[in-house]
Amino acid sequence: MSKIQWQIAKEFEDITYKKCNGVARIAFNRPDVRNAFRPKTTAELLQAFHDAQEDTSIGVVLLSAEGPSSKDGIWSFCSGGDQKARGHQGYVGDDGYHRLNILDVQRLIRFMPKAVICVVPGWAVGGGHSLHVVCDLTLASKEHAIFKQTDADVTSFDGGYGSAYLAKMVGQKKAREIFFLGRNYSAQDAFEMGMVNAVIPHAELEDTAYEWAQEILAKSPTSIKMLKFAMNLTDDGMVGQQVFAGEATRLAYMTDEAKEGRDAFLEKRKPNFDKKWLP
Ligand code: S0N
Repeated sequence: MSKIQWQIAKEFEDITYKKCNGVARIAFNRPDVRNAFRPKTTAELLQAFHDAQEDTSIGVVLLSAEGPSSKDGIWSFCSGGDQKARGHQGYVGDDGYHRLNILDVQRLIRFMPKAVICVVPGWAVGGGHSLHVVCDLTLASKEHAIFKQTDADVTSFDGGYGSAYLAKMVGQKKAREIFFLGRNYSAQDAFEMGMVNAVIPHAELEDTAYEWAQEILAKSPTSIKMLKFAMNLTDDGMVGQQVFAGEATRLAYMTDEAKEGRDAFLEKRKPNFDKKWLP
């Protein structure tokens, strides 16, 4: 029995959203369709991730899933885009418009200044696999996690982080095997490939993720944020530079120099930077 006292942060239909002691937990809640995401799901994920990003009491986000399925007891993390919500031009929302916005969710995870841990209790497939790739860390259920890429079966493929960043993680040959053959890989296989941080007995998965989050929370928030952005930078090109540089500017704002620059402008005088060209 877990000792974590999760508090509901907001009620949603397709996901659950809870918080406890600096940790936010966002979880898919469509276990009967292996936690496939439809436009409503991605809209809710965007709201929850945005809230977690803005909440200064939250330092780590767990992305997980409710389960198992009420139909057959099988666990899943996420099976990607909901194939029943797919029209001829893509994924159709309740409003009739074609959108899915899962890439917006990926970018929020990638660029949020907080660690995101993917907690995989079962199937991680298609776009669900790509979500685990984009998270900072992945913990997987020893007994139930299965990693699989079906994008090439259904012509709904992730040519961004889900494939290209995966190749940086596991190597080009292995990434091509994962996508071209679409085989099943166990948590242990995924660990050996370097795309999973730890294989955890299923009953201990959530508590372990929470403990990892608490370890991160004990660190310096600025260091975690800058390290995440530094590690992202080389793969994110000019956007990676923009994100990293934005944080450098934020730190510069806190200096006496920055205060003098602002005050001089407001007081209509030349700034006196008391120049010290530090080594
Ligand atoms: C997950 C799999 C392997 C599980 O197999 P298993 O255990 O045999 O279960 P099933 O009997 O197949 O499934 C149980 C019930 O769940 C439904 N279901 C499962 N997955 C989905 C799904 N993705 N969509 C809708 N329903 C799903 C089954 O239909 C079944 O229901 P019932 O009981 O009513 O029959 C296996 O289920 C599987 O292979 N699932 C499909 C995985 C898949 O192909 N996903 C899509 C892959 N592509 C993406 O995710 C693209 C993501 C994306 O959106 C994107 C990415 C990059 C750039 C842009 C986009 C974009 O489009 O925006």
